[in-house]
Amino acid sequence: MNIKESELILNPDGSVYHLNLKPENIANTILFVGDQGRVEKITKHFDTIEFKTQKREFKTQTGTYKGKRLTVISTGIGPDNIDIVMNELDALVNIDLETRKAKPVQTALNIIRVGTSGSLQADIPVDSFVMGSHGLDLTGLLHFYQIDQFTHPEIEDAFKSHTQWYSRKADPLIISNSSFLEKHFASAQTFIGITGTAIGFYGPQGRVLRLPVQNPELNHKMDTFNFKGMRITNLEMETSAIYGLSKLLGHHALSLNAIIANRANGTFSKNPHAAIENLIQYTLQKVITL
Ligand code: R1P
Repeated sequence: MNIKESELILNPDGSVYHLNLKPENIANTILFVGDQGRVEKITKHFDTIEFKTQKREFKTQTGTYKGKRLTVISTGIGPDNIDIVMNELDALVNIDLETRKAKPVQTALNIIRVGTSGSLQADIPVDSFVMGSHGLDLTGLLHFYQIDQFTHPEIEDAFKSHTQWYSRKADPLIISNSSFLEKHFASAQTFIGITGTAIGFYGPQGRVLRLPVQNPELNHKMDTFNFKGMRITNLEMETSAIYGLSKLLGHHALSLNAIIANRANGTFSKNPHAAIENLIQYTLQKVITL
């Protein structure tokens, strides 16, 4: 079936609508960052850069690092942008943009988020790295897709009961990472646990400036949640959406975050730029053998 022009929108030059990319512009291994400024913090290490573009918050550069072809793309903030980035990247590899038909043989991308995040655990300090074994989706995005086969109802029910989850918020979902990427990127240097993904930065992550939140105890309930030894290590705004859409579309995904704030003890990194740079170097050193 042909995908209509209104559903898969292409620019006059044939590139996908928001990302401004054509199939030849991307590598099979793609690093996601939130901040547009972080793209060059990664590609400054590259041997060569073959392609650059930017539209809105979506800045993309493709090149090689120690001979490995990589794409770096900024997703901006939040799961709504991840919906755009994942669907348009998938279209670049798995839809023939000329015939507007899904290709008979699917390509799996390797997607690694290099992000920043707040730790929920006092023993996971600022400047450390956290790898998401799972994404805990608190955003509602994934319920718009047929995601049931990839969720973990037993953990989700335990989470809802432990936190006395308010049913008018989005129903929480737990989605796992790519175990092959987890094995590849793991080391004694990285903490591992469930990465919580929130729909906003303030109220949805329990930050109170002038507005009281629905459940002031929620962060504490999250940091004390334990399911057979699994705990929620950190909170940010993209991981569960990346994991969920990667499962649905057949891509491999892993989320790595530099911890720049510790919400449990109220500390903030003295040098967040160094924390991010360390995570970038860690990721690059691991990605070359992927
Ligand atoms: C909030 O300040 C942003 O920072 C974190 C959150 O997930 C959110 O996108 O990640 P990035 O630094 O990768 O954007």
